[in-house]
Amino acid sequence: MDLRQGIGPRRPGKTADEFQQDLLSNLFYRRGTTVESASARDAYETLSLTVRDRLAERRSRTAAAHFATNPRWVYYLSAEYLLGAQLEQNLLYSDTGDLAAEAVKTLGFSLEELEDLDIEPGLGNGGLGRLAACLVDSMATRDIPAVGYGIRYDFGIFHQIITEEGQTERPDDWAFHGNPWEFPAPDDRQTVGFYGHTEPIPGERTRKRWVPGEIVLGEPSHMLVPGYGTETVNIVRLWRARGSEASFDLSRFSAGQYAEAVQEAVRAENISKVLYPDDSTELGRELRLKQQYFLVSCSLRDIIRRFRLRNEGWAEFADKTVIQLNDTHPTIAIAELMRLLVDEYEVEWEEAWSITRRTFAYTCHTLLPEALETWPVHMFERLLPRHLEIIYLINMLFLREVEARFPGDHDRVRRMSIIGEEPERRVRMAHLAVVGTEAVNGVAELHSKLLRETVLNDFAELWPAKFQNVTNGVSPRRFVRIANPRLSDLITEGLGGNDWLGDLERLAGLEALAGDASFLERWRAIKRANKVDLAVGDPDSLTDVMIKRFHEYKRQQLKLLHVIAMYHRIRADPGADWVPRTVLFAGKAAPAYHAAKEIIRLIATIAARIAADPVVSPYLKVVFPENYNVTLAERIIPAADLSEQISLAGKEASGTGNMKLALNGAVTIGTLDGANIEIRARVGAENFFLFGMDAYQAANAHQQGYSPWAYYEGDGELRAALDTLRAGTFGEAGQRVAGSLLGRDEYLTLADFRSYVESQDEVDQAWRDPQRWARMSVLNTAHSGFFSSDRTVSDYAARIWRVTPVPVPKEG
Ligand code: T68
Repeated sequence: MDLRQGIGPRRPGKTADEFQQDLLSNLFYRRGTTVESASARDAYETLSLTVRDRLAERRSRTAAAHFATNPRWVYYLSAEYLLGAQLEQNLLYSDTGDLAAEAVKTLGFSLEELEDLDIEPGLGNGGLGRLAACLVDSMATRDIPAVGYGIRYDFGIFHQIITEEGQTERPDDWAFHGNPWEFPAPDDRQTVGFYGHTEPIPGERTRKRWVPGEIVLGEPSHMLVPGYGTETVNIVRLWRARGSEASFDLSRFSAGQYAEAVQEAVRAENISKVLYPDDSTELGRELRLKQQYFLVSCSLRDIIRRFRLRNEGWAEFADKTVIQLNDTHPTIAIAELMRLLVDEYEVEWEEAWSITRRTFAYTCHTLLPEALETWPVHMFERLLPRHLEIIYLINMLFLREVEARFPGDHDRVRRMSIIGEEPERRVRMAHLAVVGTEAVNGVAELHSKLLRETVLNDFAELWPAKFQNVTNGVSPRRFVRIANPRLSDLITEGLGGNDWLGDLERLAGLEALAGDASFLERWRAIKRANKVDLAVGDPDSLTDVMIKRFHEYKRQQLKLLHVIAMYHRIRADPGADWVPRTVLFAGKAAPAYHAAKEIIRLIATIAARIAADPVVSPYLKVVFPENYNVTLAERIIPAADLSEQISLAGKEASGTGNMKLALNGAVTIGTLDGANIEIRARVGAENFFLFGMDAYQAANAHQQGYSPWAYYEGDGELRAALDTLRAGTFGEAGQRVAGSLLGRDEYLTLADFRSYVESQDEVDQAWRDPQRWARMSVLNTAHSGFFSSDRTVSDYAARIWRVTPVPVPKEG
């Protein structure tokens, strides 16, 4: 009998008194200060610990339930997590908001001022990183035993500053004051090798010995991920790179060579120093590959360690383990698991390959060919020599299979190879990801279809059953309840309870209220109050928002052409009855993505020009709140009337901002792209402003001799907008943007302009009838229940992971 069984710490209490007591104990004994001298930050840290303790208690019960069940575990591997601020969410998920609000008063602070001090770990770029955060939330909510693995970057996504010159970047030292939500776990540290060479092992066919040339330590810490309305608390485990003890050179330090003394340690620590603001910079690409392998190597060893705590041998590994690859960034895991099994654990190649393929699944998040990761073979060979050998062997066996299925089709073999030959030899990570996994999914219906028909077509022909769709979703807790408390309360009242937060399809019940004038009136009043809070423009104006990363395919430039057209119209007829609009842009551009930064600069110029124009400014205002992040999104989304989802069809894999906005009652103007199609199908064509060509028309346009000049010539309003830009009225940035649009116009902005403007005119028409608009808004919310990440996770669980929930028993 295990003598430790049933032994546990004193449980945190549930009453206001107990909460208060715990808060004070934490202030004295963990923070080491007193009520009299406590600063706001002392109070914030102490409150966070007090809330964290409540989750930690649930965590211990979760771990016990999981280990007792020995289920199939989901391991989510992602280079990015955009978790958002932690305090408010953890108060909600531990149901301690009211206790906390009371208790902190005794320290002399309000809950709101402490929430303002909360950290936001910005460990991601955009949609992909935020999706990872929504999925871990929903895995816990759906009681799925899971661990999210990632990198604990010292510096997250850069802090953006907007001036009239456009975007500048400042480092984001997100944990500068410490991170009260984090548990270090130094005992679970791992050792990771890089570089070096491989050696044959006498008498062995496939096994090799890898002798790395550099060793780095990976030190984990974890943050708690509670489920909503359930007992489960999962974790996200983040790895931070460190030099080994030997990496500090004492003799050099003693000789006064301070920089040299720490250079090895600095080199090691650089691996987790900074999040890549996407991979458009050539600089430091090797460091990025190093990050990927670092994440993978630490995580796989941790996964194996956990497996071996409960199981013997390897026969059951794939039955107990599923590893979801969030895009190709962690795909080297396929070669690493093969290496660990074959070289270190002496499993036969065939068995190891069967285990590996049954363990992994791959989610693709793009269709842009330039976003499909490849690595130069020479870089791989230097950094990960053994992995390259393994990839060659995987490729050889795979291409044999292709040849057997399609005899003589050499072109197909060349296209499908994991190694591309032209213009230089490169490892194609997406091909490795498809070959080494059991399931491949896209993130919206159209995206999954286009993957099968275009970029991964050869693979879909070889293995049709492998390809699936799992449409993205978002957390209704964070993006409705926390972001929009007023609307949440009204929904709860309208539906007669708050069950919708855990079962979002219940929002459909709001349809019955969409004809109720007093309900619509309250709905409108809430939108208005949210606009007052956001405080960027007249709350009675139509708040038209485009919030997302800056990328030419997303077409912020199309929105700008519309703004310029409105500007011209108003100037031409200032006395007309214009619908006042506040056009809000927010988002970051990769620091090295010059064309995207020009668009930001142009927005800043136009915003200033319009603000200074007494004729136009009563009707049109352009704003650009800086440093878009999860916290800012939570403020903007509840205030939005119109959601701009205007990417060129076939380019946006899914979008998730589109879902958040629809859920908060913004009406979408959008193309037939990504999840817009599914949103429109659900909310109804009459509650969605559609424009533009479809993905098939868009795909053929350039081939069919697309000429932006033809659109310029044929559309007076478009011509006037472009001429204004070309004339330099809005500065050099405007001239450059116009030059790009009239040069190649890669993303067919001009072709969609007329249809977009007509659709915007319909938006104005609809807005003029407040009842009609409010009804559209309610129906958007009512029919967006499908877009909960809880549903997304259930789809993964049923069709890809084949896991069942493991409920965690309640206390005592
Ligand atoms: C996004 N991708 C898709 N990538 O663009 C979006 N890329 O349509 C989709 O909704 C979302 O993923 C979730 O599926 C990204 O956000 C990146 O951030 C990224 C980061 C590094 C390298 C490449």
